[in-house]
Formats: sequence, C-alpha cells, structure tokens
Amino acid sequence: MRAIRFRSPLPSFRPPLPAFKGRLHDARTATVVGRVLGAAILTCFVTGVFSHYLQQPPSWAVDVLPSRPAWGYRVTQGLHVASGIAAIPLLLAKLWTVYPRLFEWPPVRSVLHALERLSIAVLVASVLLELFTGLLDTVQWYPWPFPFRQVHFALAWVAVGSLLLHIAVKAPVIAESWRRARPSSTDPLPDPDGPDRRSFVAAVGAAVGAVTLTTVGQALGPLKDLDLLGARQPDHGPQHLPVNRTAAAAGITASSVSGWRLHVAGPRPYELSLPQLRAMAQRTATLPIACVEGWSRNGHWTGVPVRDLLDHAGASAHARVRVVSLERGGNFGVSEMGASYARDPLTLLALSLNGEPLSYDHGFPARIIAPNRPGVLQTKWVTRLEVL
Ligand SMILES: Nc1nc2c(c(=O)[nH]1)N[C@H]1C(S)=C(S)[C@@H](COP(=O)(O)O)O[C@H]1N2
Ligand SMILES: [Mo]
Repeated sequence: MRAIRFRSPLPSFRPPLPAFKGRLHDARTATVVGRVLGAAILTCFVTGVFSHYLQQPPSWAVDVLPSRPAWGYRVTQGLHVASGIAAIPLLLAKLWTVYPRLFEWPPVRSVLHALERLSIAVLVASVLLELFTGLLDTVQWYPWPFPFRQVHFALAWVAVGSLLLHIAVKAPVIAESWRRARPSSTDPLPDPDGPDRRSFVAAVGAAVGAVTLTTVGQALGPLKDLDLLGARQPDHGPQHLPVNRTAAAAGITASSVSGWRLHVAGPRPYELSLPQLRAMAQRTATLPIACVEGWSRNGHWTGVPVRDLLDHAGASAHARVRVVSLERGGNFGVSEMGASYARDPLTLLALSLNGEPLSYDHGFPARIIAPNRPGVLQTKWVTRLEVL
C-alpha cells in the first residue's frame, strides 16, 4: 500500500521549534525504559483482571473460582498495586524521553502516521488516567463522578490494547535498537550506552526502588517498617490488623448488635444466638485480609466453618450463599459466594481474631473470612446467611 502523503503548502517552512539531540531522547532509551514499563503495565493488567473477576465473576464461573491457594489474592493484589506504583516513575521517565516527538515537523506525514500518533495519544491518556485513578483509590479518594471500579476496568482494556498496538507498530524500531546494542566480537561497534544513558537508567531505577520500598511493606510483612508512603501500616489497628471501615462509619453501635442472632435461611431455616454459635465446633485458620487497595495482613481467625452452618440448614453441596450484614446502605453490606468458597473448610463465620472476640471494627459479633478472597467480600457484622 502506498502511503498517502500530505504536502505542506510551504515545503521549506519550519516553525522555530526546539531541537533535541543526545541519546537520552533516542529510540534505545525509549526502548530500555519502555521494556520495564511494559512489563509493569502487563503485570498490573493481568492481576487487575484477576481481581475484577474474583469480585464480580460471570455467572458460569461463580462456583469454580479457586478458593486456594489461601494467599493467592494477597499476592496478586499486592503485585497489582506495587506494579501500578512502580509504573508511575517509569511512565514519567518514558514520557520525558519521547516528549521531543511533540515538536516533530511536519506533525503528520501520512494517514498511517496520523493514526499512529492518535493511538499514542490514546495510550498515554489511558495509562495516565489508569495510574491516577488507581493511586487515588489506594487512599480511598474519589474526586470524580463515575464509579471507580467499572471505569478502571474498562480503561485497562483500552490501555493494554493501545499498548499492544504501540509495540506492534514499533517492533522494527525496538528490534533495531537492540541489534545495534549488542556488539559482537566480529563487529566491535562502540558501546551504545555511554555514561549519560547509564546514569539516566540508574536514576529511574532508583526512583522505582524508592517508591516500591516505601510502599510494598503494606503487603509484605518483612518490609513493613519501611512502609512510609503506603496508605496503611499493616500492624496499626485494633487486634493488630488495619480497619478499612470502622463500626462507627458503618453505623454499627452497641445497640444495633444487642440481641443479635444469626439467621440462616435455607431448606431448614434456623437462628442461633452468639453463645450457641460459640458452643459449636470451632476452627482456627490463619488467613489474610487482602484489601483491593493493596494492603494485606494475616490474622488468626476462629469461628464456625460456613459449610457446617449450611449443612445444618439442609443446603446442597452446590449451593451458593448470600451474606448479609447489619450494615445498611453501604456498598459492602451484602456479598455472595459460590460453592467452591462455601464448601472450603477454611471459610469461616469468624467470631474471634488473634485470640480475642472480634472488636466492633473488625465485625463483631461475626464476620466472613475466606481464603483467596478480596477483602471487600470479607463481610463484617454478618446477621444473615441465605442459601441460594
Ligand atoms: N459490612 C462491611 N463489611 C466489610 C466492609 C464494609 O465496609 N462493610 N469493608 C470490607 C473491606 S473493603 C475490607 S478490606 C475488609 C477489611 O476488614 P477489616 O476492617 O476487619 O480489616 O472488610 C470488608 N468487609
Ligand atoms: Mo478493602
């Protein structure tokens, strides 16, 4: 196909645009940074899609979502937030490397070139918006009129689609900059990475290291003392566990739980008081709360396996369950779980945490804790289980 060329009416005219020389703005620097940025974005994308489907599975998948490994969501969501944070300095470095392209003259050389520039505009805008909304979500700040999760999810496909297109379009340039970069013994080219490029790459690496080390401790226990910039300190909170929504914020008070009973609706419905629940066979499990916002922390939970409560109500082995909280009005007052979670022996209606009865903030009198489950579905202040 012959490209259609635009011809400037003034062929010799070039406005006084800045000119850029030097290899920090060349294709190889763009490729060096782009490779790591691409890996961060793809990691963020895959873990994010996983998180989305664990929270909102298509109906055919509800009963086959894996409830193991118990730490699975903790790892994937920790990676999601860590790779997203690392992508921020990488993206800034990449944009700085390529911004001279904004002053290209003529701005558009052909239809194909126009389309390519348009796709890059979409790529830059969607990745910027994606990282911005994600970062603000980690601090629970939503200064926009749209629902965060749906928009963040939809935009992720736009970002990754335009990234793959960008890589495909640039494949020859990428390959070329690596071919020239690898001097062979028979072809002793000068070292393409002078001290300028090496310092630049080292500085970007240091920035990525700094933002990662000061935030990853929110999910990675051994680094928790370095967690200076993370939204949560994993050992701050009642019973050595952070609280995402306090009882006060959820409108739960001592009077709303007085006379509390657990209602189990099913083929053989029944009710239990707290002492009756405590008298049932208890199980202790070490499971993390892994918040979608990136922090996570293990707790030792004790309570009654949900499957025992369901069996008692005459539920079938394939039954799904709806969990209803005393909390009214919030987004997290109701959750559902498929059979794989409901039958997992580690899925508990927990009554205590780290050896003490649950505090109000952690969901007193009873909450759900299940393995490999996003924190938002670990419903607190449970009052009702409905066999579906
Ligand atoms: N009823 C109810 N349950 C809830 C929430 C809520 O707002 N309301 N927040 C959820 C979220 S987002 C998380 S991360 C976990 C946090 O549990 P924790 O506060 O005990 O650490 O509880 C979940 N359970
Ligand atoms: Mo959460």
